[in-house]
Amino acid sequence: MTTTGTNANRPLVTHIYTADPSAHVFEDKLYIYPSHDLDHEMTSNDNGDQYDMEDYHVLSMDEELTTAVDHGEALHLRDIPWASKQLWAPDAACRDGKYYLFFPARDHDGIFRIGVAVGERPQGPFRPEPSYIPGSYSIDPAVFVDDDGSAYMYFGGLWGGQLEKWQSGDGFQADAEGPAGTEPAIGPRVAKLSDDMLSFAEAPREIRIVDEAGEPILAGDEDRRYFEGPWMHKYDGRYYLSYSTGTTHQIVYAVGDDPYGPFVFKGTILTPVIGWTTHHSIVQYRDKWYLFYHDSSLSGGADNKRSVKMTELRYRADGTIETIDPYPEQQG
Ligand code: FUB
Repeated sequence: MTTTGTNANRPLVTHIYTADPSAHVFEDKLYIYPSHDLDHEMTSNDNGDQYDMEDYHVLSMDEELTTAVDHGEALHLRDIPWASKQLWAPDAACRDGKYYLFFPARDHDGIFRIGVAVGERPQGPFRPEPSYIPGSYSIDPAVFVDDDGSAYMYFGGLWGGQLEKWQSGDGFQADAEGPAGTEPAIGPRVAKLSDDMLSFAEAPREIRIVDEAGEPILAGDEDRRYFEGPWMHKYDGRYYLSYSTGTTHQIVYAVGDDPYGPFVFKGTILTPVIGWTTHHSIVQYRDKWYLFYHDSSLSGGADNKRSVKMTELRYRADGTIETIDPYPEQQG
């Protein structure tokens, strides 16, 4: 399926709903790994039951970035032995000519884990490993390959994503809640991947996000604290961690000098979109940088029927990012 007329701030495809876009350049082509929102009605709650996805489709774009192609089903829930439901935001990476699709799903105990599936081509199909990545938990994997070839997975999401349940360091605690508003916010996790990309090479670490004075961002600071959807990219030798603030619906970023952080909060990349969730990725294609994101405009605002969009992202001379308004045409 091909959809033409892809301009900034328009859905890249309209024949299916897509969300949570992770964009990468593989073999000089821009590929997008989104969630595939289903066109059905589900109970909507803070647990995320409305996000009841069952498969993944991979999109790619032409050289001018005007046309998106849907390569069809690349992986289905029925083929993943350890997963029971909810194929949420995926990401992909390439090593030694093989392609790896990383994805979260609930296991058969209802606990979110992160799995990996392997393919020979960027668009799949992908063969899932029989079990999830040992030691993985929560949602929203984002895999960053550094200049030295080291691959890191950033992950974690609050509420439906269950990150609060892993705070004690003593396994999944079903009744655990997040910290008080005056305490440091929960940070995303990072772990280096093994050389074969199929497991963690180390125990996941919690990332610290701090303000300009070096003080931790607090859990009650909902304009700045981490919620879900991490993304890592490198610009001018520095590491940019960007993420969704969830309840305040911003895509924000923090910058550091090491892939493990700490990261100093800098500001907003994308102001709120139509729909509750906001989720993004940032990629360089040729000489420009792009933001991929989603909103619920095509479905008339249904939170669980989202569409992937893109727009150019610009840096200022000091390395900060210009804030993007997803609806510039509505400004007077
Ligand atoms: O698509 C399901 C969930 O919604 C994702 O995992 C979150 O990042 C949010 O976009």
